[in-house]
This record gives sequence, structure tokens and C-alpha cells, in this order.
Amino acid sequence: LEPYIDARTMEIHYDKHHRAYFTNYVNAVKGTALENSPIENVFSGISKAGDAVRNNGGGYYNHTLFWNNLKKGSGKPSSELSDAITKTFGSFDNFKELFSTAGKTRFGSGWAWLYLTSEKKLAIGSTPNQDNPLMDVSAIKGTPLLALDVWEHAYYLKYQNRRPEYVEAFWNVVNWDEVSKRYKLAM
Ligand code: MN3
Repeated sequence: LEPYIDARTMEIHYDKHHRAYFTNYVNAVKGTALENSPIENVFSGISKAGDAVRNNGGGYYNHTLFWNNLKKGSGKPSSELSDAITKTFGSFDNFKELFSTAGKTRFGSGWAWLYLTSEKKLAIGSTPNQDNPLMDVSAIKGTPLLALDVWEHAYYLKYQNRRPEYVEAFWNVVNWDEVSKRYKLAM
């Protein structure tokens, strides 16, 4: 993903941060009724699950989405997704600007999302911490299609405080094949 996202950041992000969320999530659900639940079902009742499950389950799941929606050499959305983006947001450039703004303006740590609502409409928003649109506690709700991690650990080594530069660089490494696949499945 160089030069847009540097290797050292990704090593630490994947091998330390993501691994810790995964390990802590497994430990948090071990021996509970949630242990064998699909994680989507855990999220739909997350308000009853406690902070360890919420934070680590979100951290585990959100990063898995994020790695898979990154790719060297970006590509383009499918014609179906491209049409829906244009119809919903006016133009592809306007979509990018709205999504970028969601990432740049999320105060503190969190995520920017393109997601599909239960009415099958595209929408853009952000969540704090490791929350996501599948969680019953989330202010935005739907099926995640594109995720951007805006925690400082995602960019600080290369970009320091310049989150907007990281957000702009992200567009060079979006795996549109994966996002298009998620859109098709969610529709
Ligand atoms: Mn992260």
C-alpha cells in the first residue's frame, strides 16, 4: 500500500492492534452464550453485551473489513454501485468529499463508513471508538460497505497530526472490487 499507507504502520496495526482486539474478543465471549453466535448477531444485541465485547468485537470486525477493502492499485466500483453512488450523492466526487469529511471530522477515535440502510439506500456517516453500523447502540445503522479507520494508530507514524492527508491518500488504495461485492450481497 506504499506510499499511501506505510508498511511499518500496517505491521503494527495488523499484528499488534488487530491481534489484541481479536484475542480480547475471544476471551470476552468465552464460556458465554455469545461464544458461538455469528458476530453480526452479537452486534445487534451489543447494548446487553458489555464494554469488553463491544470494544473488542468491534475492533476485531471493523479491521477485518478494513484490510479487505484495501488494495494496491484501486480500480473502480461496479456499474451498479457506481450508478447508486451517483444517484444518491450527485457525483462520485461529491461522494468522496462527503465520506472524506466524515473521516476528517470524527472527533477523537473512530471510523468513517459507506453503508446500506435497511431501505437499501446508500448512506455515509461515522462512529466513535470501535462501534459500527451493525450495532444496536450506533446512531447510524445498516450494512457496512466501505470502512476507514481514523484512529491515530492508523496513520500517526507517517502523517502525525495530518489526518486529512491520510484520508485523501486512502482513495488510492480502496479495493472497489470488494466494496462492490459487499454492495451486491447487501442488496
Ligand atoms: Mn485500527
